[in-house]
Amino acid sequence: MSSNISLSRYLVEQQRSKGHIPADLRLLLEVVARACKSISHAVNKGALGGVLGSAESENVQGEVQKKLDIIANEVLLEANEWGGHLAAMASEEMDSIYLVPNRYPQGEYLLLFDPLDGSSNIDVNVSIGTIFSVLKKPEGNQGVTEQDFLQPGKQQVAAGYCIYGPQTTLVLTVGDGVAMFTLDREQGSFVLTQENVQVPADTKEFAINMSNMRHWADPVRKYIDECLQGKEGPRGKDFNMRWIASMVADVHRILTRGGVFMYPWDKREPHKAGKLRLMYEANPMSWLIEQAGGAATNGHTRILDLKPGQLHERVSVVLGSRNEVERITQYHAQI
Ligand code: AHM
Ligand code: MG
Repeated sequence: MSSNISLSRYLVEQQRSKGHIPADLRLLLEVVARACKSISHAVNKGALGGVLGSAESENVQGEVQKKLDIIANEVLLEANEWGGHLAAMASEEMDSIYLVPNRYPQGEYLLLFDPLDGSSNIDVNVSIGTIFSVLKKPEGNQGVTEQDFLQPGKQQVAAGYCIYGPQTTLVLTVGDGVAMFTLDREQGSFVLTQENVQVPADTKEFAINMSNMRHWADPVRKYIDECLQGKEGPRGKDFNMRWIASMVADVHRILTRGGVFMYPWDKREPHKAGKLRLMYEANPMSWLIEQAGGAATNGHTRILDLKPGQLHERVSVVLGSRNEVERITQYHAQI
């Protein structure tokens, strides 16, 4: 189902008639979308563009960077630094925050991103994506420090992702529900293809990396055990499993047909954090899921209420269909 509503028009309407976003934020989102178009182009070219494979570097978390991780990071920095709407940026791929250079005007927003999520899928032609989150710079501060970024997810003013799959689709919330825009390559613009996205409250589908089962904590084990018992078990229904290993693709499926996604803390980690990053992955995805009627917790607490202690903080993630997330959260309280 296509419409004649472009992303630009949607954003103008959000600004003018709905009053949800100021002009600066509209511009910022336009620029992020433009950067995503350019990343989509590089992803599409793949081997033809010489962009596959690893670079000879590691990121701040000690992960080997792929060439496309670096390209996507640079595209986002370059596109966003000169427009005058941003004060600073932070990326999963950079050690510390990136201040907008002095030669450009300074804006009042902070942009955070995972430039290319699902890195292990880059070279195998499976869906990957860009995840982004926008915060407002705290008022009254001169300059920007890392501290200014450490706001709970509920303070986001915009969040979304762009999935590079069979189609390139930008999924966005500015606090007025979730809208999806498909890239029309002939016109070069994102076109509204779904509005008011809703995640069903119940599901028969879960997503988790089962190879970590032996390391899981008891509440996670109990939940998955019960799902695996199917009709004969306490849940009285058969469950299906999907794991794409790209959070963007797993979340996109959940926004489309429901399901529950888990990347829990496990016993290998002493500090009870999971693999995923709170500020670049969990916060934006949790807000999208909540805006679509779903829920997101770390097993105990609503993710959007967590106050980050540091930029690259990791967190356990349970998100998706509301009734399943509530059940898993209850198991954490009981066991
Ligand atoms: P990345 O940001 O380095 O790509 O890592 C995050 C990704 C998520 O997209 C995905 O849910 C998860 O890592 C998959 O991890 P695993 O390979 O352990 O299943
Ligand atoms: Mg990631």
